[in-house]
Amino acid sequence: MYSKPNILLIYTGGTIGMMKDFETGALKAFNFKKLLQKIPELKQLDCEIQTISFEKPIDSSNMNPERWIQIATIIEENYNNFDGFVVLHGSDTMSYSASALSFMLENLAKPVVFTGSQLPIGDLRTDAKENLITAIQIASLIQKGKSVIQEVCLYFEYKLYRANRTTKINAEHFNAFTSPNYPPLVESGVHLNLNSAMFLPKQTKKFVVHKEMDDNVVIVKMFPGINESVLSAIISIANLKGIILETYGSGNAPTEEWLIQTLKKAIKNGLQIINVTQCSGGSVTMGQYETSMQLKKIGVISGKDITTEAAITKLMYLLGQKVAPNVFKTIFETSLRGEMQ
Ligand code: ASN
Repeated sequence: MYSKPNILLIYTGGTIGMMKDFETGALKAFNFKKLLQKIPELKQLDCEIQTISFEKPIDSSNMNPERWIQIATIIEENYNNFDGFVVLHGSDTMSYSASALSFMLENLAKPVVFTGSQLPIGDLRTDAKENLITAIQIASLIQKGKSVIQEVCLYFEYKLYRANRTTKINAEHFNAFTSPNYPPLVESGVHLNLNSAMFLPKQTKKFVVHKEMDDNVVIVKMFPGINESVLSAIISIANLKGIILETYGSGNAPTEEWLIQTLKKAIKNGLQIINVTQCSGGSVTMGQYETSMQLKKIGVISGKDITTEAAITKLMYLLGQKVAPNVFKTIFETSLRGEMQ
């Protein structure tokens, strides 16, 4: 007998559910019930939808690891009762949260689709309805009793991406996200076109939720003029355990002695340093140029083609897992959830 897929809609906040504050004119989050009243179309979908909301919905600029754990716990507690999960989230930090969740949810065999919008759902020209409705439809896809998509994704403006490959690129366009190093998993046109060859393989192992994220980390972006006292001060931060170093091009940095010595000292003191490119597409290949040779020699970890969002959350996750220093580099350089080549 056919039974409709069960979808859990998790509302964390974001523009999708915002309204103008009468006094200040600024957009702020409002109650979930009111949001649902704005989309009567949800009743027409061929699935059962249940909802759960953050007690106080937030602008995603206020997102943090504690709240990621909250989302992970909601999914864990409801995992067996639902076929798919849709997380409504502000677009500003959506790629960070969705990347974090991709690491926290191991052996995921059901879809977790993050979505949101650029305009509130009550706005006449809103992009929220299409994003939400299609995200729910995608999360409901089932074949032979199994979820078609078994990973954390992000749906925005007609495209479903692997979440940990995405980055927000535009604060104005409805097309706010891109996935520079990995093709979309689904494109929504007249039909839903599934790019199944790019999905993560079907999961057979037991679902595990990891709730330890270590936030003793920092992102350092290289720029011409970065100096020794600035970098030395950063590596001396108390309890700092890891640095995402955003370098130039394919992983290049100045060859100046002070820079190499400072990074070398940091690595010797136990810091994990990951080289990611500040270009929006492409990969780090240390050793391709003289300007990355030394980084490779001193033991800097290659982030390959990972996004900064996935790199920082993977770092928090692996540090939270207390991965032993002698295998940290190998594990970081291994793709855990399809986040790197
Ligand atoms: N500031 C909003 C947020 O991230 C932006 C959005 O959702 N479009 O919550």
